[in-house]
Amino acid sequence: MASSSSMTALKLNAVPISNPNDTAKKTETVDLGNGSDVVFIQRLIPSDQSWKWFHYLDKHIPWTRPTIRVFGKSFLQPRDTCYVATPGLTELSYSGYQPHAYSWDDYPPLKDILDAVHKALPGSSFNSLLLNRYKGGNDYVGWHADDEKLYGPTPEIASLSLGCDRDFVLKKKPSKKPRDGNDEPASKRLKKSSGRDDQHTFKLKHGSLLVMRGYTQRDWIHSVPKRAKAEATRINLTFRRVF
Ligand SMILES: O=C(O)CCC(=O)C(=O)O
Ligand SMILES: [Mn+2]
Repeated sequence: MASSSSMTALKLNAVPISNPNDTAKKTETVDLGNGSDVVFIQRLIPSDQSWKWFHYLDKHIPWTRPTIRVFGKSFLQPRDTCYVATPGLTELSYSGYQPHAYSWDDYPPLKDILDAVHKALPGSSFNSLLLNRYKGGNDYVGWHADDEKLYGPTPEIASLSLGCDRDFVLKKKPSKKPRDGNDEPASKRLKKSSGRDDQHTFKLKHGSLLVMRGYTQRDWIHSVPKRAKAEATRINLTFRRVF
């Protein structure tokens, strides 16, 4: 039989070595209904590491502000962007713009960031990344869904935020007009679908990770609205899997 001292050692070894705060990373899951959900980890990356990545990306990423087409009109995209993807994937194209795909090897810290995101989301496997840089509260992303075909019917999109806090708003798409001759005006249908459960706002802080899953891109739209008080720069990385 084991001596009491080795029993003690056994017991000590059985205690998990990980910091208990690691498991208390304040993960919130919001069930949006009908197979859509959002997972929000408020403090995934510690602040000092997040600032290191922020400064590296701010300085080294070849940011561009492309001209895009929305509803037949040309606009300067209201934020800087850059695209990174594993070679050989279907090319991304949105709003009449096809970004050049840089490689993960071009900016090695991106691989460390990808590892940290994969570690937080076991079973996920992202192979592309769209980066955004908001240079102040006038920069924004308008209402949209990331429903491009290359992401498949139920894309998982993991969004890491660095720098200035910004609001991220999710809003349910208005339900389609029924085909059974019900000709209720669209304004009425919109009003009906603007209840409390049809809109959610998340404060995306430095080092936070927000993940959209299931049918979120089919049934919901999202935006990062202009915010007069958000004066500082924010960098956002959205990881996606191209099929
Ligand atoms: O900046 C964000 O948090 C969201 C960006 C976004 O929705 C996108 O790039 O598709
Ligand atoms: Mn998006």
